[in-house]
Amino acid sequence: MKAVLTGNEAIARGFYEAGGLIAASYPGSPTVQILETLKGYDEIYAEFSPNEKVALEVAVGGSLYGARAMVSMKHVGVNIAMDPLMTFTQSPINGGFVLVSGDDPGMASSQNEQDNRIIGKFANMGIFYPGSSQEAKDFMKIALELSERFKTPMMVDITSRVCHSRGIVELEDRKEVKPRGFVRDPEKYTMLPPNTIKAQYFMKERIKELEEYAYDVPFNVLEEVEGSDTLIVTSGLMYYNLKELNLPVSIYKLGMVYPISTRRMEELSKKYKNIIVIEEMMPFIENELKLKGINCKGKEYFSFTGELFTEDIEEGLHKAGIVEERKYADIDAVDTVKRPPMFCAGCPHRPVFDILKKLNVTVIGDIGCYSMSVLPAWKASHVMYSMGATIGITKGMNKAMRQNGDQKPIVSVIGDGTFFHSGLPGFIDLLHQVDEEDNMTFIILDNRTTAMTGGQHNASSGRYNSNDDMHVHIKTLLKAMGIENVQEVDQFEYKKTRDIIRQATREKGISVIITTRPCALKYKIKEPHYYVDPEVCIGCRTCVKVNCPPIRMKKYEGIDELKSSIDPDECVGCSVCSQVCPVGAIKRSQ
Ligand SMILES: Cc1ncc(C[n+]2csc(CCOP(=O)(O)OP(=O)(O)O)c2C)c(N)n1
Ligand code: SF4
Ligand code: SF4
Ligand code: SF4
Repeated sequence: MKAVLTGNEAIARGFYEAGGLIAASYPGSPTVQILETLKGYDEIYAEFSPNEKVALEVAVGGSLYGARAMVSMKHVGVNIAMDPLMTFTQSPINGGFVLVSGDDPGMASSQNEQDNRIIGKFANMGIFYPGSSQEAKDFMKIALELSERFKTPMMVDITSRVCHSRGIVELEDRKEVKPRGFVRDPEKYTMLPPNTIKAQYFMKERIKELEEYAYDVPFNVLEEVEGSDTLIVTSGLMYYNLKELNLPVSIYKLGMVYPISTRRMEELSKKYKNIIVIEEMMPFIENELKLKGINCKGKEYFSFTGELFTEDIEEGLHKAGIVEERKYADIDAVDTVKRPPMFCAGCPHRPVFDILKKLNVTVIGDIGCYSMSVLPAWKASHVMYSMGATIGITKGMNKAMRQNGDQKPIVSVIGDGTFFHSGLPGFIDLLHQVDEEDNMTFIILDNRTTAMTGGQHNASSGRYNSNDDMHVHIKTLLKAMGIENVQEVDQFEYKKTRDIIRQATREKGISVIITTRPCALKYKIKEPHYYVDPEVCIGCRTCVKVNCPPIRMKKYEGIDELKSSIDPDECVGCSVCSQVCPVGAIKRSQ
């Protein structure tokens, strides 16, 4: 049987067919859909954990017991899971273990562009690199099998375009694999010296064995063209982009990009005059070949950042003298109107940033839908790096300001998902070395979901949605830590919220404000819409500045000046625009 699957769905299917039992993940583009798909298989225990470290540990537990286990996350998520990962990978694997990393060349939805093949090698894992949905499924199954055969953890590193694009996949039945059970063996599973020292040799040995095995395997495909003196070494989607050029060159397509067989590459290097490596992001394969003493070129012709499309490959090969005449040279990107992302109609984050912008305070933001507050037209957050970082950064900047005699307030903004992911330790640190001159305000946007990645649940969801078994009360948690000044406010009460935030920024100390409105999109909230009375409207545009999609200025019949208007179909009736209107021109429809 065949099905059309995205790369993400194919990964999940591969895990299912391979008899996978335990799967965990933390949401993040491009891999969210993997766990969402796995939740649909009754045979598999699948969970979204509070962060990537916990997710990895859940999968580790399953694997230690001998179950086939996987964990998936976006590339930066692996940074969060690094500590257990780097130690766990020293152990011999019991149940097949695969870490799926979703890399994002071009950073369509990420805060950086890190190439996790480097991490895979660093952690002594074998690395598969699929380029299509069929490969995603096949490589997942092979990776689980090799993981058990070579007792090694494996990585399946998949890029965003492969995750999201669809392809035909041949489906097979599930093969049940019964967990072997956990056998107590401290030498293998307790990582302290001298066990760790033995583990170093063990890891090197198993990677060497995997490298020898890689000499002649069906997932590394050699396509030789008679008479070609050029060999292109590539992997993943780059292979398919290259094939569109239909060039008379030989290609060695690596399904497994680490380890690469030295013996095979030495043989090939004797046959070919030019060896060119085509890969996105870092020169990973290129460096691997160079370490093996293979004379090759790569990044001198291809960009070190962003995605590589067929036209980029053609351009690079033209520079390398492989392509004489370019077919794709004149392809220009279609000129589209640029439209920055913005909060949905009725987004609970809107009034908070409208207030902060008007208060003109320094705002240390974080990662979530509220990251959009850094963009025009808001420009209301001034720092944004990584999940949970706002708390420590705010404290550090506050301390530096006080030492410099700078009395200004500083505001930190974090979502509930990010609070539970990695914000908590920052809050624990807040009461350490408090100074009476400190002035920090923390706003926790408790919208009861992890909205930016598609509305997955988090520890706060159950407080709004009774179907969810997670309901941690953030205020109670903070109080238990000893943080006294914690207020909850419904931010759709605009003036009250503004007064609370303003007051918090004006008084010294640590203030926490938790806003309680849930995500409008996730919970499909729709109240009666609002409309503008053009006879009352003075055209001041204050409502337009709340940047809600249904609001625009328009020409009404019989009225000369432009007046505001609201699209009734888009408006979800949050009332924020009506509360900022100075003359009461915006009214509720029922
Ligand atoms: C380490 C890491 N893991 C995952 C992500 C993907 N990601 C982007 S925003 C976000 C969480 C947003 O949830 P929340 O803080 O509740 O804010 P909301 O989007 O609901 O406003 C996640 C998980 C990431 N950027 N970094
Ligand atoms: S998904 Fe929810 S939190 Fe995100 S912008 Fe839309 S309403 Fe706001
Ligand atoms: S009431 Fe105003 S701010 Fe709220 S959704 Fe409607 S148009 Fe947007
Ligand atoms: S804020 Fe009120 S008066 Fe000003 S443009 Fe909007 S509707 Fe008109």
